[in-house]
Formats: sequence, C-alpha cells, structure tokens
Amino acid sequence: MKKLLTACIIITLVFSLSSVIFAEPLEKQVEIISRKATSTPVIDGTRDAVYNDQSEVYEIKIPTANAEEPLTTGKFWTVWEDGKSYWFFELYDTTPNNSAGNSYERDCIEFFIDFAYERVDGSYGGQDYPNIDQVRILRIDDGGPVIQSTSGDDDTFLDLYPGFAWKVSEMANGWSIEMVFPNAAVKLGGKSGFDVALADDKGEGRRQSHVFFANNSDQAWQQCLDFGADLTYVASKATAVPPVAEVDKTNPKTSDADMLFVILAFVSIVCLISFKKFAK
Ligand SMILES: [Ca+2]
Ligand SMILES: [Ca+2]
Ligand SMILES: [Ca+2]
Repeated sequence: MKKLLTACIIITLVFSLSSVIFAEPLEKQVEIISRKATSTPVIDGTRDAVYNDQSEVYEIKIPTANAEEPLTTGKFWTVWEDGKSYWFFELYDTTPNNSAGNSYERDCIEFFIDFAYERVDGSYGGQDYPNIDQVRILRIDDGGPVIQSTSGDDDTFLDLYPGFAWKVSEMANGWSIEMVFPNAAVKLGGKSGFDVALADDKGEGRRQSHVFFANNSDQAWQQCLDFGADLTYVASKATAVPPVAEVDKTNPKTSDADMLFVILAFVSIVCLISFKKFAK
C-alpha cells in the first residue's frame, strides 16, 4: 500500500512538473484567417453574402483596464482578393457621439495592420513603414475627417493607399463599417499582423468603453509588436451544394445496383450449371 501511494505521488509530481515545463506562454498571438473572396464585395455598408459564406465571425470584446461596464462590443468579417483586403464591422453602440475633444475618444474604431508581417520593434508611424499602419475611422463626419491615420495627414494616407475605400452606416443597434484596404502583401499564403479597437463615448464626451479584438494592453497605437492577432490569407472554401439526382417515379429505370444484381445472378446460374455438368 505504501509503494502504491509513493508511485501515485511520483506520477502526480511528474505530471505537475511537465505541465509547468510545457505550459503555453501567457501571451500569444491570436490566429485568424481570411479566405479568398468568391465574389467581390461592394463597399456600400451592407454585408455581402460572400462575408457570410467565406468568413468566420470574429468578436471585438476584450476590455482595456479603464473600460466601463456595460462594454460595447463588435463583430467583424474579412475576405481577400489579390492585393486587396476586405472588412466588414458591426459595432453595437446605441449612443452616437462625437463630442470628445480627442478624436480617439469619440465613437470610432482603430484598425491596426502590419501587412507584410514585418513585426517592427518600435514606432511604425510616418512613412518609414508604409506597410504598417493605424487607421482611425470615426462614426460621425461633422465636416472634419472621418478617417485618420498615423502615417501622417489624411491626404498622405490616401496617397499611400490608392484604392482605399470605406463606408460608414448606421444600424438599429449601432453602426457598421465596410472597407477595402489595398496592399501587395495580400496574397495566398501571405500573413499580416492585425488588431482592432472599438471606442464608445456613451454621452459624457469621453471614451467610456474601449475593447480590443486580441491584445488589450492599448499599446498598438505606438508599438507594432502589440498587434495581437496573426492573419493568414487562405483559399476559399467550397460553398456550392452538389446537385442531388432527382428520382423519376413515373418512369422508373434500372439502377446500377439492380443491374449488378442481375449480372451476379446470371453469373451464379452459369456457374451452378457448369458445376453440375462437371460433377456428372
Ligand atoms: Ca457591401
Ligand atoms: Ca457611443
Ligand atoms: Ca506606417
């Protein structure tokens, strides 16, 4: 009995030790995928069928330390074509507001992308790293810019990414953004660093709810290594339903299985007759 007890203790210790040695690191990149679009989304603020067919639904819901309850959350869908990354966001915020002095405290999303997965350690602002950027898209255009970027002024950003297009729309339970982001690194087998943050001013002229998709340290605005998700571009999945053969009951035809049965029966009879003859 003593030996059994000792063996149990040793096994427990070995398992405990191995779980420490082989434990996952506390912080790791969130892996997400973008599938190739089977039809080109129209940047019009409505969610095209291709997003539903080809994208997983990803939730934006991890709060920063000072986010206030109830949290405002969002969802997004993403697909790609060669050189173009398409995104659709639904953001569940029923208090449209743009009164905060700082634009990042107004209702907005901040979209962080490291297209070529350069993983620069440090600032990625300006044009030193044209494939790494932050884009802030504001919910309400009050005559000022709806879109803001760390790559410089808004004109510079749009110069850097010719073909960038977006559409902000109001929904009954919040707002949505659809956008296409052109970049040569978007291709089959490519990989990008990514994160997104959702800010909600609920009416007090400040950012009251602040949630991220992957990394809530709130350092992505200045640190590319804090983009918490790795996005890979993969092939489309098959969505077509194979046609089902219709059975014509008015004019039944001999099926393959029936034909096989007839052949087998015929062969059996021939074998039986031959065997009987041979047996004589
Ligand atoms: Ca659309
Ligand atoms: Ca709001
Ligand atoms: Ca940059």
